[in-house]
Amino acid sequence: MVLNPDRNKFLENLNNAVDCFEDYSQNLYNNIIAISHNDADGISSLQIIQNLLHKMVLNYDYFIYNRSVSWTNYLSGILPKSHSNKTALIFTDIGSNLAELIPIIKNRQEHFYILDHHEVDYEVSLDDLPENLFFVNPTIFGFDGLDHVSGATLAYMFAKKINLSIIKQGWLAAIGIAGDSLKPMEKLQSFNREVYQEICDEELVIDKEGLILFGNMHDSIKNSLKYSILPFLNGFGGEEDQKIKSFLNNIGINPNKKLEDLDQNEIQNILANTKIKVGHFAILPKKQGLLKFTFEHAILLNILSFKNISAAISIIQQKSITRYAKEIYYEYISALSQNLKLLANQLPRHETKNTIFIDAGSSKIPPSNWSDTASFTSVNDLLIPSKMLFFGGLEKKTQMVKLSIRCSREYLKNDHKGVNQVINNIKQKLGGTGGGHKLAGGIRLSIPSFKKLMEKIEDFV
Ligand SMILES: [Mn+2]
Repeated sequence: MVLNPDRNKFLENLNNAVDCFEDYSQNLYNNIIAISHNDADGISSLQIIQNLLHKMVLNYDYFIYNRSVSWTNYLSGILPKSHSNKTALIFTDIGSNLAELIPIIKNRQEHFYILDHHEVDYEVSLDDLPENLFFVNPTIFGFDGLDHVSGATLAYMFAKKINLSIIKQGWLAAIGIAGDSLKPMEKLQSFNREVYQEICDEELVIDKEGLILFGNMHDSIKNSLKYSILPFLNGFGGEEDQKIKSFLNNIGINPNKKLEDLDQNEIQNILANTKIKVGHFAILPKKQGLLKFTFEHAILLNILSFKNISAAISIIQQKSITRYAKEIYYEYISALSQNLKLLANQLPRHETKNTIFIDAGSSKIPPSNWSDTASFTSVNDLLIPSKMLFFGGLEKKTQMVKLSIRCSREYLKNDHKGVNQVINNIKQKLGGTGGGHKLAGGIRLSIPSFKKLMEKIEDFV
């Protein structure tokens, strides 16, 4: 179903939440609890809200939710024993699991503000929501939660309506956009585009044009070819230094020259000899090194969110990267480029009309990397976009089969079921645990269930 975005209705919905929050925070609330998602977009959103609450001189606590437990369990550890409408909760980049949340919210007196851009798992009628819930989600008005509006874009729009000086924090929105959209900046649409334009005009972010080698924009051209994860360059990605150096030397380019220092001739030369494209990327002028580049900054936050959440929250406020974070970053992108190289060239696969299964179970790729490898395979179009990808295999530790499932937007256009529907289908017929949204998700299955799935996989998609 493709809806035409209804901008006015959405803005009316946003303004209503803004007005209520402004009024109540002056004469009712004495404490705010902010809850956000554990990724770059979530952490950027949280920073924006924290800045707003600080400016409003409101007391607040914050929490990061990684979805490893149910909302019921998670919130029971956060919500005070005694109910009070003097406390308000703000959820950013998370909280659209309304089927689970509404029963909890109904039984509480606190006010809940949910500012999210993930798709809702529930038929929402805004008029039937509990009175203490202010639900702002542009996807229910037909906006696309990835291309049109990130979580941080939405948090920025909300906060700026309350306090105009939040504009100065707009660079945070650029990190959220980069982390969620995984696209060069000229591809941004709708609110993402408008907010990006505004923060560029304010010179909080500088828009530049150049070779797009996301994952390694801050480094030498040699390393950029080797570690670029968007695009992943088959033939350079994860290859030996010597191979890349001799390619660059042959076309008259110093392999150690910084990507950002290449001149027009050198850029033309690379364009003529590779499939690399030119595009727009965003620079944070107040930051240094890797952190100056929004895409790399966002990837770093995504990695740290899993490994060490307090390091993620601290680094977004820093000007330059710590040695610890830099090491983790390189470990991550070198493993990812190796994994993409393996996947593109070597792993066993099984194709049907609409699906492709790639077996990672007996490969060198550890199960903890399967999900990211599948995501970057899919965004890089490394596989046929007209098929749904099932990537994974036997996880030795649990003796369960773990699958990361991905599909492209093009795949969905042909009236195919989305990933979340396929997962629900599998769960109903074969059991297992998991979930996701229309383009990405994952499931864990027993070995016999997995065998049944493989026999009749076309029936499930
Ligand atoms: Mn997000």
